[in-house]
Amino acid sequence: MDIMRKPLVAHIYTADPSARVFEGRLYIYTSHDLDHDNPNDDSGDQYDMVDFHVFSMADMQSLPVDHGPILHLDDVPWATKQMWAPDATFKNDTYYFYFPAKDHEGHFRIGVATSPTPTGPFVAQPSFIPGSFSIDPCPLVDDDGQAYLYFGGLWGGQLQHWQTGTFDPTVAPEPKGDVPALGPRVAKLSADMLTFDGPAVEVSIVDEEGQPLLAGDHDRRYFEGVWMHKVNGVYYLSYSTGDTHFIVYATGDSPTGPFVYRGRLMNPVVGWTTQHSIVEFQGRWYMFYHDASLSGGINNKRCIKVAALFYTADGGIEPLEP
Ligand code: FUB
Repeated sequence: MDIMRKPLVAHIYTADPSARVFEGRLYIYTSHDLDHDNPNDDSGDQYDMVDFHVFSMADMQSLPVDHGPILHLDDVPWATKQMWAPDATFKNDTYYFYFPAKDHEGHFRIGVATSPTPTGPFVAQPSFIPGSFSIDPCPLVDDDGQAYLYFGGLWGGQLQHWQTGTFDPTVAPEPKGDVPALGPRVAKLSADMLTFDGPAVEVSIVDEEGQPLLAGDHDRRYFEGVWMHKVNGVYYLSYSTGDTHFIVYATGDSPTGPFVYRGRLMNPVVGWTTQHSIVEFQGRWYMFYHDASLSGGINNKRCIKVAALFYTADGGIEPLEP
């Protein structure tokens, strides 16, 4: 069966697919869009989600199996609403599931939950990761065993409110014009994967001349949905440009950057948000993403999809049409 570029899940709305391979099987950790009609706003109230699902695939010829909800808002003591884009990784014989949600002060934070199996259920830590903020966590366990967590998203994801180091709601929606754009954040993870080993720092994304991408450069600047993967020693940082709806990528030779902008991976899809993950499975590369085609274009009723991805001889990636 050809599953490329078709809804992979149709019995519920799914979004924000983070695909990982554990012991030869592919797992897709997703957020779960609910069938409600909250109005669209820049706080993201339309993305009013309360649990996460994991799906798995033995190969790329058949649709994923739904393993059901793996973590619910009711089971996370520090969280109150909006369980957004999650991700997972494996270390210390344990599966670690990272997820954002709003805390009791209305600030997005990042939590971690653990399980002995990739399908959970996952048990959340009682508090969010100290020093974490904003949304869209993506862990990387590097070849030397050091783990990192990338995160951050603008507007509803609140990254713009953390420019001074503490949450400041009076800071304007985002920097404008000819000043450096906000970048995602990265923090080293402690050996137990449950806390940051040092402060989160801003990731620098620069152009071919080494100049920071500017805030007014909406076609290329960072917005949300950071993903990190490594190929042949090169670190690939990919992300959504948000209000211009592209998925783009940059490369670097260190996990903390700087990263040089390389190009587009995908043009806009049906729906406002663009999200993705990139994974190698059974000798081929794939990009998982979402759009709103299953609901006829309703922004907060999305479905996950997959497409094959191809690298060029110079380490670039060929762009996809959705
Ligand atoms: O699904 C809720 C939010 O929308 C995610 O956290 C963002 O990346 C965007 O997809």
